[in-house]
Amino acid sequence: MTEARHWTREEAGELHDLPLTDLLFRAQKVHREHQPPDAVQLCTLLSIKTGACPEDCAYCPQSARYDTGVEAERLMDVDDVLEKARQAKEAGASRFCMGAAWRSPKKGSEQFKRVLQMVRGVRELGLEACVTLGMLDDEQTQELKEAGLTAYNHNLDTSEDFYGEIITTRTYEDRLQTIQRVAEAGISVCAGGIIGMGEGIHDRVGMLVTLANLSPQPESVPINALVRVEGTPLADQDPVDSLELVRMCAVARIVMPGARVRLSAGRSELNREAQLLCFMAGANSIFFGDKLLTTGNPDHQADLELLRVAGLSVLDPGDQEVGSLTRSVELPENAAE
Ligand code: SAM
Ligand code: DTB
Ligand code: SF4
Repeated sequence: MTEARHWTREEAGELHDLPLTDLLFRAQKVHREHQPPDAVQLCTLLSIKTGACPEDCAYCPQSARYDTGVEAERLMDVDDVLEKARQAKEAGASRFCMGAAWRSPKKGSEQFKRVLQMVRGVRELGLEACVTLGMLDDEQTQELKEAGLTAYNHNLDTSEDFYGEIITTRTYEDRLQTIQRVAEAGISVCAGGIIGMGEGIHDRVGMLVTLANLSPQPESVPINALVRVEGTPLADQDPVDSLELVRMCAVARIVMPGARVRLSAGRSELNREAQLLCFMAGANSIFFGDKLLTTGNPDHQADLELLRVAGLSVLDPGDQEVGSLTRSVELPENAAE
């Protein structure tokens, strides 16, 4: 395990503002010291409970407060979820991440028990299982651990200073507490955030520093570019400059050398070259599948083709070990055809 050091905002800010080629060089050095240089993890997302969320996250198409056209759906059946997981594995994914539009799961509810069954089922398929269900209490965290959950996704989203501009229905401290609980229960933490919400560079850097100073550091760090959804308060934000995403991946890689840096939402807006720069900057995981939760993602054949032309390999879907990256998924000769 990588020994973590303490990072200050100033140090990370200096890294962020380096000339891009210098920043990329620094990030590549760290990447090659701490990660297999050419392997990318494919993680497939599924929205198991969609829409009608009571929270007011300004970016989110699933909040009940905004008219985004997302139809509310009840929690899916276990069998349907496991069928999707099987398909994801077949396509090459090694992690299956299930998202629910909840503030938190209801205590002792039938729904939460159903999620536990989904986790068990996904693990039995030989996939890493991740869920993102909102805030957890100790008992729920323990039950997820016992069901075999690999990782829990709970994003900080932005810096503590900017957080209040984006979400008012829960605090930054609430977020940190759930993350702490998950880590103490021995579940891997997946925590990251979003750029393009009107935050400053100091907010982006502040978020990365907060993540880097967590103990332990997160096992995976999703870097999302805002998907601007009509009806949300952030629908009219300017699009994210792809090189800013590259900088975020690079700083995340340098300050969290042992983490999987996941190039997350917003890839549909990136060309192949921008994605490759993100991989060079240290991103080594993507969401894989034609849909994120409610919005689009690149076609999975196009992603396999991108990895193939770049000479990158995929994490073996049969390998349950977090952190062990092996070259074994066959990439099609020309997957785009
Ligand atoms: N309700 C749970 C929660 O908020 O923790 C889990 C689901 S929530 C959709 C998971 C994450 O998706 C959010 O924390 C946010 O970082 C990301 N997300 C949601 N909408 C997004 C958007 N429009 N663009 C980019 N990322 C988004
Ligand atoms: C994360 O950081 N990004 C994913 C996953 N964790 C759950 C979700 C992105 C959602 C984008 C908007 C949507 O599709 O609804
Ligand atoms: Fe609800 Fe999560 Fe969307 Fe916030 S990000 S509105 S908590 S689904």
